Amino acid sequence: MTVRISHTPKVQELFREAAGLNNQQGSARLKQLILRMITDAARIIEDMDVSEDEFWLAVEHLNRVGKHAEFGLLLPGLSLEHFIDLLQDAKDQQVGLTGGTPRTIEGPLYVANAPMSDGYTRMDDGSEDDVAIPLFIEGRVLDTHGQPLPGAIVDLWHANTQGTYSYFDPSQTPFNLRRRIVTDASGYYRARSIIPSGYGLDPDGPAQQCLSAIGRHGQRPAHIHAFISAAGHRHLTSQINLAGDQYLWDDFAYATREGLVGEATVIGDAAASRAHGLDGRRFAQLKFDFVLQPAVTAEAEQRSQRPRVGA
Ligand code: MBD
Ligand code: FE
Repeated sequence: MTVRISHTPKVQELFREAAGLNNQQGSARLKQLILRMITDAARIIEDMDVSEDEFWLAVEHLNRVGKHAEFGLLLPGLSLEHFIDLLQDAKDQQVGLTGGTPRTIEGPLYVANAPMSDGYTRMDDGSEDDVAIPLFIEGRVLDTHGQPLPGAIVDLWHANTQGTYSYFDPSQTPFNLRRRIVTDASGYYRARSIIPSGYGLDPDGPAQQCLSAIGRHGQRPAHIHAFISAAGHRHLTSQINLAGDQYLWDDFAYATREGLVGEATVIGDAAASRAHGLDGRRFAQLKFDFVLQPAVTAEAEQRSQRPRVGA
């Protein structure tokens, strides 16, 4: 039997009091958000007959997610970071802001202020030279008319062959596989790196524990994250997801999108390898251009104010 009381004046007044609406201090916006969260939580509890045991189990689980700092993983896993992209796309559509490389989620593993180079850089520290396939990435930053954008900043970050990211994996050197490259006079950025492996949630962590309880995996395809910025143009947060990965279209974070798939073509030719400064071993090439929309406001040139390590 479902009993509903959250709509009654007595309970509504209780929630308004709990959200701070009966005092003059604090943030009016936060009060509205908290009132809505309390009200919606109460509705879930009564509509779905959430038991006391279920309620406290959820509290215990959320505590574990926080203790392991995994909210930034669980929320994309529950599709909400992608939902924010879908919502922004729909808002853009409504005001005619279309074209360019699609946005996709940042994820929780960025570190600000990576080393910056003009035109070209090597991203990997060489520590996986014996196991990794070297990857030469190149492309241009363009505007929506196809004109190259010199002086754009291409801020790239990706995982190593174990699928882990420097800083969050303290066994890696600082800023390994994290670099900023300023595009040259023709709008080109180039980097030597390594082919990353896909990312998987910690199998023993609370985010994977939740996904397992609903029959889901926590794997992402191999991918390279990018922030692209250029004066007068709209900041772009996106990713190159690598073709051929078994998780390309089965991404636990729903980040792969049409237009964001890149092919790391493996080249076995020894002469070509030596021409790239390698000792004849195979390597891979990835070409990917980023197309930026014009910025309609100064604010549009900036990335979100999301709290980030290293910032
Ligand atoms: C990642 O590497 C990632 O890109 C996202 C979105 C979530 C978790 C790990
Ligand atoms: Fe990632």
